[in-house]
Amino acid sequence: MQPKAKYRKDYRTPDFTITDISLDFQLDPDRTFVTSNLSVERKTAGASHLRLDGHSFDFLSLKLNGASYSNFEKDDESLTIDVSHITEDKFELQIETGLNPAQNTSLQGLYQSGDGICTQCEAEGFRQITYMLDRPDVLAKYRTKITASKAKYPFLLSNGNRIAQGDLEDGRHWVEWEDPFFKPSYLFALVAGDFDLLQDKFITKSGREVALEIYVDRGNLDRAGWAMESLKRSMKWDEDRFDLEYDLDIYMIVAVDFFNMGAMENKGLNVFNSKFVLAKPETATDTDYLDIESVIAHEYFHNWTGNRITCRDWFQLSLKEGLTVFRDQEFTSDLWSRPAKRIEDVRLLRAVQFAEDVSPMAHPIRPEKVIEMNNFYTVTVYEKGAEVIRMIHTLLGEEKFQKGMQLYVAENDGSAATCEDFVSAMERASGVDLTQFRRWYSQSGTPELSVSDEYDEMHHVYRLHVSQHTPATADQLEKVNLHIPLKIELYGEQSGEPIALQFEGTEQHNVLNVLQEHQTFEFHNVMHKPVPALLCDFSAPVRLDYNYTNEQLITLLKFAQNDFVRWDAAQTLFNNELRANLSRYQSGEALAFSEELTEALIYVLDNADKDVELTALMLTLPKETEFAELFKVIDPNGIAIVREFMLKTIAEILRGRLHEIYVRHKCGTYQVVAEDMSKRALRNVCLSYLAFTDLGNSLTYNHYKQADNMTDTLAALSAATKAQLPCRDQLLADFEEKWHHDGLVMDKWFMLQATRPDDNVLEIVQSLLNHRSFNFNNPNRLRSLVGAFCGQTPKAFHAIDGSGYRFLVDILIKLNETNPQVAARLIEPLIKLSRYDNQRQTLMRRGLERLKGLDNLARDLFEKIEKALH
Ligand code: B3K
Ligand code: ZN
Repeated sequence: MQPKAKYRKDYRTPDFTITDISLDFQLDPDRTFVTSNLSVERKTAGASHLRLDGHSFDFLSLKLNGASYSNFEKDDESLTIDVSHITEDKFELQIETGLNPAQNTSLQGLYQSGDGICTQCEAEGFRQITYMLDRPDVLAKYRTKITASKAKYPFLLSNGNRIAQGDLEDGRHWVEWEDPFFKPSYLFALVAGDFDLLQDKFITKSGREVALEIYVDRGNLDRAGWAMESLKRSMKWDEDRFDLEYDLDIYMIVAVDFFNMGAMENKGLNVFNSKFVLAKPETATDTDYLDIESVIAHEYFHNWTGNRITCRDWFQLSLKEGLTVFRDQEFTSDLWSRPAKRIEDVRLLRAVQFAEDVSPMAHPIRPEKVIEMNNFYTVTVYEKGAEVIRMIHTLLGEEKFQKGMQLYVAENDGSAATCEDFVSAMERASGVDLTQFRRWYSQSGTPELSVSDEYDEMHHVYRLHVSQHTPATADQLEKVNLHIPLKIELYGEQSGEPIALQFEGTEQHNVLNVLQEHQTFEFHNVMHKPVPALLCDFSAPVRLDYNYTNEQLITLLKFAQNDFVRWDAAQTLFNNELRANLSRYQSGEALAFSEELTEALIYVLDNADKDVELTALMLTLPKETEFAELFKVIDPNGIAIVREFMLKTIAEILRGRLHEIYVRHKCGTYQVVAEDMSKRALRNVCLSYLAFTDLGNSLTYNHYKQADNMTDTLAALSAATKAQLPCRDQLLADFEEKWHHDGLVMDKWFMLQATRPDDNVLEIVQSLLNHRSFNFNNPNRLRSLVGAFCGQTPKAFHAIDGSGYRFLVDILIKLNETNPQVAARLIEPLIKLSRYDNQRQTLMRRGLERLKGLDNLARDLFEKIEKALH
């Protein structure tokens, strides 16, 4: 039977709801018994059949109002109970199920991770535990009793507060939990295991004490401190900036090694991929530290935007995810560097979200049609969703935005809301008309803004002509005009002086409201021809087309006040350089490096000390996958060759300057502080170039040997691998010997191996599937070896003999059985076939067809393959 799609337009309020649920778990990895007592309430008079979701367990018994009951129908995904004879509006159900967590490789529902047992219920995992109205608009109070072996599982955790516990005579013990807050089933969590526990506390602004607990595998306590500090910073920030306070007396985080994504915001009991908890200087890079802090923050912020106010249906996912990403971005920006955070986010958006918009999976941030919900936890829903919130913030300003937030919370606390509820609150609290803006929620695709300008020297008038156009996407052919906030600045062409924006003598706001297909904006008293800085801070998720000359870009790079604009000018220069050389390469001409880019880079290096962090970012060459997004049809070989040419040329021309900076920016003992992180970033980007010079081998070798932290260790290892230095094999072997017992650290090593520039990289990857640290059932390992090869090594993955595609398809055939959710992530590079030449398309299509022919194709893969082959 073909999986069926669900449509947003078909939403109906449920006929029944569940007000209370009491769960009893008799836990054992091989045989767990769950008894669920549901208090059901009929909401629609006359509703006669209650359909509960559930699959992948043994259904053992059903009782209705205390008596055994058999008037039901059961299929592969549900149980439909005939309640036509019940005249009261309230009744009780008791359901017994049996499951096998140890065999559950899908890592959804109840499963074993290492020696522990845990749950993952979002989006629809609860129904793998027991029958339930498993939809986010059914909010119930939960009581959970867990019984298990005390020796194997000394900690038994669930949501809310611990209300009772006891020991049994047979060596088992039990704990009972009660969550006072109404919640949807996707926020339910249970964890059992033996852990080391880090404890702390937080006093909320109203003076309540909250116990903070972080559970990690035994032996990892020395890696939990950063996560705890991050949690406390998050709690404080949410009080300060959003006036939101934590509501329970306890907040727990458990780190597990087997996890399909980053983390999960279950009420009061977050479950985390250990990658986003564990850090110490020897094992985690600066980037890891920042990532951990932002994921901890993200999950914490969900307590309000997600848990207290949840989603009415899964089409509204961006209501909680877009908003919570926006909040975590703001948190990181407030604590660290706003421009650096913005640059990181924009890079992701351009490289991955823009690519999704031109893929078969294109969808609006509020999708219209879904087969498998897990396929919609996308960069579009998350990151573009956050951009949409950010645009609202730009249009309203901080003060009105916060008023809007307060109204949204006041109106929707304790309920399941929609994106419309949010926008409407923002609109009413601020008085800003968001009628046209709402289209961002329903229109997919990346808008293109074409800008041209004219300068009237005589009257000192400057005009910007702005046109918008959104190309058709796979899911939606017709497009409408959006409300696009376009933030601009003007600079003197010669002096680089900022020019005030005026119209008829009055100052103009620098955020232009682009509403129509064609619009002209006029500025007066512009005494010299200006250079426009367009889309400052990336004020909207659009592609901007303005015909910048390299001179104009260099002016912006040198003088713009907005750091994002300076960085973006450097990016555009790199992009222009790559484009020019790619067409040289494709027509068989010699490659050449432009004087202008050389001049710009010299300027950047000579001014490095003014802003070390921005310098590091400006010097960073876009990745192959970032360059690829400049083209409709991607030439993976050409891009790899030209990019390496650029790397080597920059290294040669600027060798002296790079080396001087490298030597001068050495840090003392490792510390996670902004100043040192910037220095390390700059020094390591210098090293990534210098590796390609005559200094490369000794510099890289010593860098590795002298490193007292993972940031520098990995920078050396990466430089050695990318530049294929003589010291490479020795360093890789040394690292492996030291860390082979530690999967998280080995992920870095697997990723380096998977992205080697060597011609035989696929062979290496294949043999590493048997490496002692590799584990096919661990999503982190799979992502760092298979995911990195397919997604980050385009030249080898798209090898013209089809070997990369065959490799991925073979892996996916296995994963289709064991973990379809991870399979559906890994297939992404294969479904983007329309971006490649005919020969590659044919090969990619063949791979997809092979998968389509599988007997038991999971709906996760089915949905993507169907779209790709369409
Ligand atoms: N809400 C979870 C993601 C769940 C993904 C389910 N496939 C983590 C987060 O966004 O915070
Ligand atoms: Zn989230």
